[in-house]
Amino acid sequence: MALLLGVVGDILSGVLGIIPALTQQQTNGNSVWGTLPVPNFPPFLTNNPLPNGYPWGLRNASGSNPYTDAPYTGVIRSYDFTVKRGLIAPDGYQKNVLLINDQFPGPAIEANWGDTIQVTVHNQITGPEEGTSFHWHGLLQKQTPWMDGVPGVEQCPIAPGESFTYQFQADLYGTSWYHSHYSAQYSDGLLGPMIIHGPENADYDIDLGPVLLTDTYHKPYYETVKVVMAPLDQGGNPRPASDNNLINGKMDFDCSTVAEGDTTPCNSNAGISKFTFTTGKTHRLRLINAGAEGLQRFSIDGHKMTVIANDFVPIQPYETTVVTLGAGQRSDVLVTANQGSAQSAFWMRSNISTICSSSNQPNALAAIYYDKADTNKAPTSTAWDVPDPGTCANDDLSLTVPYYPLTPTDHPATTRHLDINSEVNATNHFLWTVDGGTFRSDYNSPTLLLANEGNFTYPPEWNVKNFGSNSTIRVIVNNPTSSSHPMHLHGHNMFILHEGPGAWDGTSITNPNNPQRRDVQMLRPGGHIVWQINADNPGVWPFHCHIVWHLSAGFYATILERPADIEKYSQIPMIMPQTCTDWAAWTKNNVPDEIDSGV
Ligand SMILES: *[C@@H]1O[C@H](CO)[C@@H](O)[C@H](O)[C@H]1NC(C)=O
Ligand SMILES: *[C@@H]1O[C@H](CO)[C@@H](O)[C@H](O)[C@H]1NC(C)=O
Ligand SMILES: *[C@@H]1O[C@H](CO)[C@@H](O)[C@H](O)[C@H]1NC(C)=O
Ligand SMILES: *[C@@H]1O[C@H](CO)[C@@H](O)[C@H](O)[C@H]1NC(C)=O
Ligand SMILES: *[C@@H]1O[C@H](CO)[C@@H](O)[C@H](O)[C@H]1NC(C)=O
Ligand SMILES: [Cu+2]
Repeated sequence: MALLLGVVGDILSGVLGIIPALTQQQTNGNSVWGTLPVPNFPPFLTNNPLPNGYPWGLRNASGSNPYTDAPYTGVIRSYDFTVKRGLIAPDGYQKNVLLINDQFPGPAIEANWGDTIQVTVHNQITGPEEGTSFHWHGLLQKQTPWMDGVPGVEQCPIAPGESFTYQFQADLYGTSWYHSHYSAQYSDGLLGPMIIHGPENADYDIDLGPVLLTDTYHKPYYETVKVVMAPLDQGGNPRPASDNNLINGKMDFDCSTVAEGDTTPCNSNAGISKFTFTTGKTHRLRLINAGAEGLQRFSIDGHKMTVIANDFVPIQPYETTVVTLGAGQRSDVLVTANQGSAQSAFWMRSNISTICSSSNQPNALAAIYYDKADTNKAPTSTAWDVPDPGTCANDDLSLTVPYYPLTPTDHPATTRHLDINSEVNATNHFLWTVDGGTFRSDYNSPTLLLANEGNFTYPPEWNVKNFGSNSTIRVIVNNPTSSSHPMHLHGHNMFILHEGPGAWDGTSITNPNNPQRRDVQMLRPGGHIVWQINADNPGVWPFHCHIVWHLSAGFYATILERPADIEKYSQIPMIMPQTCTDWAAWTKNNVPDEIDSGV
């Protein structure tokens, strides 16, 4: 409590955070997220052909199946990412980071539904050199599974000094993010928001864009991975605690709490993020948990929020005071600025659940100013009284109903368990398991390339689950561990048939005619989730916990979907060699320091 009353108390009393002592360049490099004026995003990018007024023609949120009716606009949105090390102080504590175009958080990728996104990544990480690889979270990558970005599974890493151009379709619409999928690199800054404009399922006036919620660790990611992967009798800790919590890359930190002898430059007044609301108008906020571990509970003092989408799935709008987001999850919310005069100001809060996560400073703050408020003054608003239920679950599944209804078959072609657990191996390393296996990537030999060559026999540490030609797949995941896990599947939106405490009863399905679909679902400690997919996307799809430290310790399986159809992709042999030849050349003279699972 003393800690919470430190800097947070000083911000609340208006002493710190509002008029920062550090420049934006010192805290966030070239990024301007969190500063005023806040960029407003348009309903769609206008340099597209506009049949019937919209880039996506007559398609709408209630009448168009997002999985089969995606438009193809032919428009290419190009981005150029240079990835380098940097030294910034997002919360005032100076940190060695990895930056995209010298920005933390990274730049927004923006496209219309059906556009083609093209991102050229230049790996200029030096001192020491490292591979990298980028994942476009939530996109389906239909017909392009080799662009999904998981090293050793879907491509070889991009070698130091080399470049690789990703190209894929914006096949779903809404809010997401991109991040490095190489070890725990993204927790050092290799992430940014991704906005794909599409049909609307609710009215609003102003799109305020991304609100990135990220726990942060003061040590570079590699140092934390070393602790996570150390034997338990040699200082190993599978659950490292984050040092702070950021909104759009910013928050203050109480420098008086740093360990004795730590001489890292630290300033207790780095400055917090600011947003503006236009009085009387309804704003869209795109909440993204882009953190490494923390389960975030987001709220805005005095304002209710209307949730209109979870992950890339528009839902029937519902009202709430708190939105809970596990790592990787997103919610789009609408907030109307009708809670006071034009001079009003309110706190935006995001609290990491201290019951479900490990954090030394869990509470993030940002300031929201109505249009005539003094932006040099701290808000004085009071928090909602919303105690943490401690279940580590998402909002009740019965509340979250997809706007475009789809009914999964009640007779899936195959049903199997992928239960999770943990183990301590013979050398005293703590590891996570999926279906009894713990994962380790072979960067030089992507599973997708072997599958394309008709080789479906892999080492056990690749943890591949072959689902053959089954047309529908149901998976039951029991979690006997005492930790919660945000479970992410690539290549699909999962129908979430059920979640809850204990084991599944084998029959109960929530909203069976139209269950929630999303790409990350919280799995409670001691609980279960049951998901189902239509096997319409041949590929090798990662199914893993999105907590980077759990993923480092092997919490990963590959879903091998329609192997016979993977053999038919004729483009793989042309695209793979670009990364694999360069990676092989680099690893001939350099040994990549793969101390964790690699992904
Ligand atoms: C949405 O699209 C469907 C299918 O094309 C159409 O029948 C329906 O009228 C459209 N709804 C609106 C509100 O435009
Ligand atoms: C966040 O923490 C603050 C300070 O402890 C508390 O007042 C507030 O209710 C919490 N909000 C949520 C959403 O948990
Ligand atoms: C235990 O796991 C660690 C981390 O993956 C690995 O380096 C080590 O070789 C394993 N020990 C044994 C005996 O398999
Ligand atoms: C398939 O790939 C694995 C992993 O590289 C290899 O060990 C195995 O020999 C290959 N099988 C065939 C038939 O080539
Ligand atoms: C269906 O999936 C199961 C694994 O759940 C697998 O054992 C079986 O071979 C698959 N069936 C077909 C026809 O591919
Ligand atoms: Cu986990």
